[in-house]
Amino acid sequence: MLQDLSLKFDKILKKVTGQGKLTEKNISDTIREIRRILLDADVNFKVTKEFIESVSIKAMGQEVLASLSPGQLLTKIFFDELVTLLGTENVSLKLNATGVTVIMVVGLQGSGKTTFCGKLANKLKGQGRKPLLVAADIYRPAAIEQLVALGDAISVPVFRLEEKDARKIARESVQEAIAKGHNTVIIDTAGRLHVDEALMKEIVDIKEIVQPQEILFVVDSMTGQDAVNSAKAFHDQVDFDGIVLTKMDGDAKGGCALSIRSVVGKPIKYISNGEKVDALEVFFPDRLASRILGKGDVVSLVEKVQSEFDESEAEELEEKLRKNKFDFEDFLKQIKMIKKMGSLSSIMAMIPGIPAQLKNANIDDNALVRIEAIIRSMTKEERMKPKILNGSRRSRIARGSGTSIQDVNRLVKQFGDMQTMMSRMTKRGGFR
Ligand SMILES: Nc1nc2c(ncn2[C@@H]2O[C@H](COP(=O)(O)OP(=O)(O)OP(=O)(O)O)[C@@H](O)[C@H]2O)c(=O)[nH]1
Ligand SMILES: [Mg+2]
Repeated sequence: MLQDLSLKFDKILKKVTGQGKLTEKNISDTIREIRRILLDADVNFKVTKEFIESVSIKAMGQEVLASLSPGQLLTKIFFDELVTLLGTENVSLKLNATGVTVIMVVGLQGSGKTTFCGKLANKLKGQGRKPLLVAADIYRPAAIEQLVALGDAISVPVFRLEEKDARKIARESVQEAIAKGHNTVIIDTAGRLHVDEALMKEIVDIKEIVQPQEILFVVDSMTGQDAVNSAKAFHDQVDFDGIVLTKMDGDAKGGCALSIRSVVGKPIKYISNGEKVDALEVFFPDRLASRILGKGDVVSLVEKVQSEFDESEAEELEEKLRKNKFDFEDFLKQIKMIKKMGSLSSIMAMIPGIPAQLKNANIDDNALVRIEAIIRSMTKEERMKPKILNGSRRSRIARGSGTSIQDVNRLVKQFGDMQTMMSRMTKRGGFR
């Protein structure tokens, strides 16, 4: 899905990753390349311009120039901006809990409307709804048979009439749904080559007649900016509620997917990625953004942090904390765990929900290295019983770790303070 785009993004982000720091120069170079990639992918010119501006402002911002890994940082900024571009969050279908919900499916010829109707019926059926498919495309000779075949395959009935009157078919389908106990009506309408007045009027009339909860505009993601323009034209006339991107399994350049939300102002609700009936996904902006950013995506980094975090070890540590048995040995384990995940600052950058001040604070990874060296210079006994750390032991540790006695004293004191705090919390029942 959008592989070409993904590869290009990956390549330039790798380039920055190899560099030590984010500078105005590498930010502006990267941004220039991103701009070119977006335009090559046929992303709307205005959308590209706004995207680039927004990324620049964030990347050039003061806080951003702190000692974070440039690749990760830019990846994060791109990721956030892509998510914003794609609509921030999922907007689900409005489905009535009681009564009949009518969904109307519209779009250009060959965009994948009929296929989508079948897929949606199948999905909703799987969620326990009772769909009725409606064959309202009376123009293309085989259109009705196509929908009937799809309906048969998923055991969903298809409403059809011999008469070639789409308005009548739509009206009667809702009556049929009420009579037969269907709670979801999915109307497959006729395709049009371009925005055609007579057919557009038919859609508007059907909309008036059936008062749908949802009108979904189906668009072939391979058709780039043409698709975006047609979406706009449709929207001006029928004011649809959501967008379905089809053929995302093909080699779409990404221009349509990335521009449509912003140009039309309506959410993408589903993506279709294959001809099979189950090739339909609910659309989540962050998931598509992760796929586009490929390996470097922030979401997978966050997942990495979570998976490397050893749960049984964490539980054991918590138990020790509760019993106030947490010693330097455990502390060392914690440090190892953190190191496995990368630097402290990069972990902070990855974790969602951490306040911006904290994320951008200049975290001293060297402090961790120093602490580790000090603990490593302790004997096992000293690690487990810090109380025995007298003056001569402390100076030996300082020498061994290449630090000063003050450093050792500070760490031992901080550790002692922490233990006191823990034991107070435990007594108060704070650890539950
Ligand atoms: N690869 C791929 N093919 C798709 C997808 N969705 C639809 N198609 C194919 O695209 C072609 C057109 O799909 P239809 O569902 O008939 O499109 P339509 O909008 O109903 O077409 P008209 O009724 O003629 O306007 C068919 O060959 C489908 O199998 C998809 O997500 N991926
Ligand atoms: Mg069709």
